[in-house]
Amino acid sequence: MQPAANLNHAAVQVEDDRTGLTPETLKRAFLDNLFYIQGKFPRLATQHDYYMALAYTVRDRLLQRWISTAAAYTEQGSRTVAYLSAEFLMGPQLGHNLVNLGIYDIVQQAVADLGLNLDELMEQEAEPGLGNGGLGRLAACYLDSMATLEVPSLGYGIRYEFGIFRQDIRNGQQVEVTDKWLRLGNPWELPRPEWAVDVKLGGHTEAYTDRSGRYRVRWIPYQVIKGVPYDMPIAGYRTNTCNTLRLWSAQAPEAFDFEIFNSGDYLGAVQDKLSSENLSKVLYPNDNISQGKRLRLAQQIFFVSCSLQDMLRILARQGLALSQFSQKFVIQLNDTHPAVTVAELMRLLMDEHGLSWDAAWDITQRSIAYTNHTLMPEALEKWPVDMFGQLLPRHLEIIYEINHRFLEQVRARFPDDSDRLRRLSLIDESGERYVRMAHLACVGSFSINGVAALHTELLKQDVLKDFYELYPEKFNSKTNGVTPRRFMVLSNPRQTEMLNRTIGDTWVSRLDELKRLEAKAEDPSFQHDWHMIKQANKGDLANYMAKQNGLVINPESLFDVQVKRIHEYKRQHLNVLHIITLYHRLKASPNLEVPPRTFIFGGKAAPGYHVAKLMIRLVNGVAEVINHDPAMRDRLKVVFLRNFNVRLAQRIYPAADLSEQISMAGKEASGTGNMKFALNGAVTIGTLDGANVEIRDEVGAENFFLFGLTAPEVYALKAQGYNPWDYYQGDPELKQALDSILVGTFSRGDGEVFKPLIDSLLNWDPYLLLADYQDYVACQERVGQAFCDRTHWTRMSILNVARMGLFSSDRSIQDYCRDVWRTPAVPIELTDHAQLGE
Ligand code: CBF
Repeated sequence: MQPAANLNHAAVQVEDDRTGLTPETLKRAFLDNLFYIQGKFPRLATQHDYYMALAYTVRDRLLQRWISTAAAYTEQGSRTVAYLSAEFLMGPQLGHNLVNLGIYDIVQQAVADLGLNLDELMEQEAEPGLGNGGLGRLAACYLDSMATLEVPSLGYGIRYEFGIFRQDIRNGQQVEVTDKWLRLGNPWELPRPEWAVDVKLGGHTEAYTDRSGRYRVRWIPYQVIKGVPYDMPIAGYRTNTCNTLRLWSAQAPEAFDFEIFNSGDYLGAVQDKLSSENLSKVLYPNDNISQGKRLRLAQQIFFVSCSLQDMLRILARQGLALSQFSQKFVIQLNDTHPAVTVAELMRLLMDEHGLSWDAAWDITQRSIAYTNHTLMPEALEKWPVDMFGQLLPRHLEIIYEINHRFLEQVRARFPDDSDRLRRLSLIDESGERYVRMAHLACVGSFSINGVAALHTELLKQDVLKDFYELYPEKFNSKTNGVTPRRFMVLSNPRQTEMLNRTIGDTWVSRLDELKRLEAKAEDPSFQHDWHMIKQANKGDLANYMAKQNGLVINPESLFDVQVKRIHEYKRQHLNVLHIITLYHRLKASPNLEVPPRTFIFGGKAAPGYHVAKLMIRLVNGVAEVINHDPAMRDRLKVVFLRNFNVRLAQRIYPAADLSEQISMAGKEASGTGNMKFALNGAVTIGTLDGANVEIRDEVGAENFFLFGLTAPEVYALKAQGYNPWDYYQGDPELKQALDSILVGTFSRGDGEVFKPLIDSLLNWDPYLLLADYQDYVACQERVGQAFCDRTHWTRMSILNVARMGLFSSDRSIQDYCRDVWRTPAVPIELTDHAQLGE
């Protein structure tokens, strides 16, 4: 629909209070928002009201960019990346928007003039924790980079009412608390109910013949759910581009079902409404594990269908034909969570828009690209065929047809290879029948990528080997990256200021310019300043730990940090074995020369992952013993920081000396924490896993502490028959560490608590902790020695930062644009509101 003619030419007045950037206008706007939006005057206002007033003030300053961007994309019909992800771990928005708009300092000043403190206001923001870990955070970094690089993009996901749970620690154990992040309102979203769409679930299908005599299928659903979009602005760094993250919220199609209501079943009608809304209620809190729950599949089809219908609406709005879909959109699947896109796009094109199979398949395959993020077998999604068919009967039919045609092609290329057919099939028929989502994604897309060089190699050789043999041209590698805006400019202002002073500030959007720091690595006065910055950051974190954990931490000690999801493959318990060993050594030889160390942990365990929860309990048990031992004062401390999230991460990375990246080789797809630590001047101790390999190549082997078996060695050891018991018997220190856990030293004498954990290590040890233990402990000795030589350590730290250019998410996005998306940049000119209707 075109706007009414009189509106077309109406001049929308842009008031200075909505856009102006002088301290005076900002203050006026702030007070205005406090009054007119929050309905408060200063004496009655809470800190949260002030935060909201400020957030609206900043949002106003985004709106002109946002609207100009939408107008330009609409006018130009720009090719757009649709980034589909079940998770977007955005983190707090206020500070990040201030950085990207380039108004941090001026707003800080305006707020201070009003007698308020910007840091305190930023603390008021509820974090949108709509993700579990690396995968969701990567999606958020990529949105930032796409906007910064002026790449037209739409992020599509779910507006979970409850994000990732808040983690409390009670008696050393994880307790999960609901995350009610929307409780006090979200100033960063605009609901767009006018673009709501319906999503069908359940029911059955019927074949019929249409007027032109063509065989067609109609789906009669059991339930229809309404998806309402909520838009969040994604501002680029110092560009006019402001893209959109569109999150779908589930609602009943009508607030009440009036038929049921009128027949007197009021509660039944309300029940239906509640069950519909359940769909976007909560994020599944599993990282790298798929639980196969029906509601999760319903969430997937819900946001996929909403997003595809939205794309088709945009296509029509821009006057483009269906055949132009793949020119207008490239759909990036962030792992297999949105893989049902393949079947849903086919269904929409054929059943709702009348295209033939061949035409629909051509569009589908040309539009979709798939990123794999994991090598963990338990994370590869597969759905029982029965469950899938009950919820998505039409999709199952389409998947069967895709499979039939696909296997015909395979058969033609590899005659008499029934084993290959069985392995490649979209349906796993080895026992109970399952739909394999990774297979669906591989067949339905034109590009398949891993997220680090080693990961992509392992996909080709192992997890997706048959697909690689079939479609080598589809495979490519895109090493992950992180945004320097959030993970340096916002979170580490001291280092940012020093970098700006030394090499200018263009590195923020061209991270490889950090290379120029190399020239300073030997400069004693530069080293001194660098060291002082790290000390100041460590001082801040020490204060935080004093408040949170009631511990006195020595900021001169080596801050040895492992923060990430808790998972056996990430091996936090290997780190603990080293701590216990060091403890035993110090008890036996009090004069041992080792630098004082503070071991810092943080991370959430999936609520149903018993062993991971035990690992948290073990860290806290060891902390209790060591922190209370007077002989360890000033020598060792162990801290578990509760509720690791984006905000806390921003405090931790700048203060770390040592970054623990110790997963068993061949298990971590990439890692991105490893990049954030190194960018903030921490030196890594790590295995040759994921992106560690590339980080080490970049920073230089001499600036990286390497230990452990390589991926081929892991396979070889397992193939030859690994027996953890041999290592236990053969290494007295390892035996002592494990025995001390078993007898209850770290569980107040209770020998039962950690038994499942130790039994698993001694009898199975799937992640080879015992095999890697000795090398790890030896490597940690080298770390200790290196840290004692401050000049040497500082030099390593500087060189790590200087050589991190490759790991900017800007570089990753440029790679995707060049090799996969083929999306040219669209620079945005700020449109005068008066011209927007024209
Ligand atoms: O690619 C982003 C990240 O994704 C994961 O977190 C995931 O959930 N699959 C991987 O575990 C990380 O290695 C990876 O960096």
